[in-house]
Amino acid sequence: MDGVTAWPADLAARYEAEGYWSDRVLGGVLRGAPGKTALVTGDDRLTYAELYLRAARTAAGFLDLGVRKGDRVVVQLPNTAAFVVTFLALVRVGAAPILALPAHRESEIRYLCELAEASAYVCADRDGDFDYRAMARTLPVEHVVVDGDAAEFTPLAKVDAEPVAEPEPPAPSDVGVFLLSGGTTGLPKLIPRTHRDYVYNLEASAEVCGFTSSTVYLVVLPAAHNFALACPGILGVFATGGTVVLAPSGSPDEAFPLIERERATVCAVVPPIALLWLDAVTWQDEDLSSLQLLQVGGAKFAAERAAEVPDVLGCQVQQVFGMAEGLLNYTRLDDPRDLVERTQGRPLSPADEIRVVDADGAQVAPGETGELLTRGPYTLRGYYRAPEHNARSFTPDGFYRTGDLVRRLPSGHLIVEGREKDQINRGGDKISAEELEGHLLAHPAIHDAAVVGVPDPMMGERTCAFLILRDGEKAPDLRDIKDFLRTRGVAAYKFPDRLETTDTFPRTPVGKVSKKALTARIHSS
Ligand code: OOB
Repeated sequence: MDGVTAWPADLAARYEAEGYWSDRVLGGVLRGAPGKTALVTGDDRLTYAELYLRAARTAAGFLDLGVRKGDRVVVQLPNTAAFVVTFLALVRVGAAPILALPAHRESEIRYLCELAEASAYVCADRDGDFDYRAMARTLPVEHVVVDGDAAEFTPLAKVDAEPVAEPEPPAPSDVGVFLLSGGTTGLPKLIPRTHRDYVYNLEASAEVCGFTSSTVYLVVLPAAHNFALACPGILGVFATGGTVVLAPSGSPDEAFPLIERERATVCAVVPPIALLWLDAVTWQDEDLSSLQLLQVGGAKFAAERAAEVPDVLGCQVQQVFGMAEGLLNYTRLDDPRDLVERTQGRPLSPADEIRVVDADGAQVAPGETGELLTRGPYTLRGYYRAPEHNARSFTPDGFYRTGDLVRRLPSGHLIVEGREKDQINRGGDKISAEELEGHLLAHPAIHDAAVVGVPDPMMGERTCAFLILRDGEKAPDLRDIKDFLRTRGVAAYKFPDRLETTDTFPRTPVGKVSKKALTARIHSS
């Protein structure tokens, strides 16, 4: 596929020879016993045989519609059976789903459709007040498929045909799925994940996390997020023959009754959800005794709170420091308590290469903090169609610059100490400062904008926008700014939580806005 950087031949040969890469493809991931429950959503239950058949029929339906192998399809669906079926159908056809989050709006979705020249867009009918179909009318795609009331578009239920012939399977080295990067630039980046690297990602994760056919995995994060999809996630469960239970959110009043009813054994959450659960057990009385493992990741989980999980929730805790770009770090199930609580885990694969470097790119002394660089059998070699950005994001020998500041212990475990990238991590949701600043600059009253993260006990960080106003303009309030961003079609999780107006921005010696000094202003105010 154009715009995708492949691994160099010598490394590819090594990953194959050493067994990291196989010829298995994402379409073959349903490996449970035919009669076993694969997927539970609300009151609906699908066995592996039923899910397989639905995916095969939907794949045939997509082919009939004109979606072809090698196409890109933007998929924006909440945690429903439709998400799972659509994903499995597209990877079977060899059309790569681009996994947008349900929260994304026109500015993000239009950009994805344009960048990837997507042939189709698959969405739900509505999400509360928001009508995806109205947005779909403006998108440059040939086909729009809607789960639910489709209006003038194709209903997902009609993307259904007799699977007469097996579609020609994709090659293991083809792109299987595109994930969205958290982003540090004006526009989000697309991460191509090949069938063989993503299959390795999910199978090796399932092994490290002890998934078996007895696993009952509750999905509370968006299914479109790498963590919930493949770390080991939904696909890791399917590959080991367990059961996936989809919850609409991580709210204890939705999740706890499902844990009790389905006897869920594992769940992956971001720190704010873990904190909520630790509190909610005191006032909710559901039986959570089936829970064996709580995976916490996406943002740093404080050691003190990690230590509480076994006593309060009655299950093991696992820290997961991952990224859609690839590298996954897990604390191991048999790690000593101290490492589980204090570190963010160690790399999944023996073939993951780690460098911790200073500002000049030189390796720091063991145990010192530096930027984490990595390459390996499931870490991307380049963002999709982004040559200029790639020149900055990768070293000449192909290491991905994560922008994360870490310290490495002799055991190989990493402690995340901070971040160098211009990004806010709001409870696991990533916000590119530059992207948000770009939107704010379009506001008629705003002359300049700088966005920083401010510490928050629940979310880890919240988003603060510093604004310099145009001469004579009145300061907009938070409501004005949110309304303005909403009209621009920006996802709500990117809205600032706080505004500060100022006359000047502090600058670094090279003249860039000093985000450090800006953040310090908040601390001292
Ligand atoms: C996961 O993936 P992304 O792509 O949404 O975000 C990746 C970034 C990392 O570069 C790091 O800055 C931050 O999120 N992060 C953590 C963390 N886990 C992720 N920072 C501190 N502690 C952690 N445990 O967030 C993701 C992907 C797969 C599995 C889990 C998380």
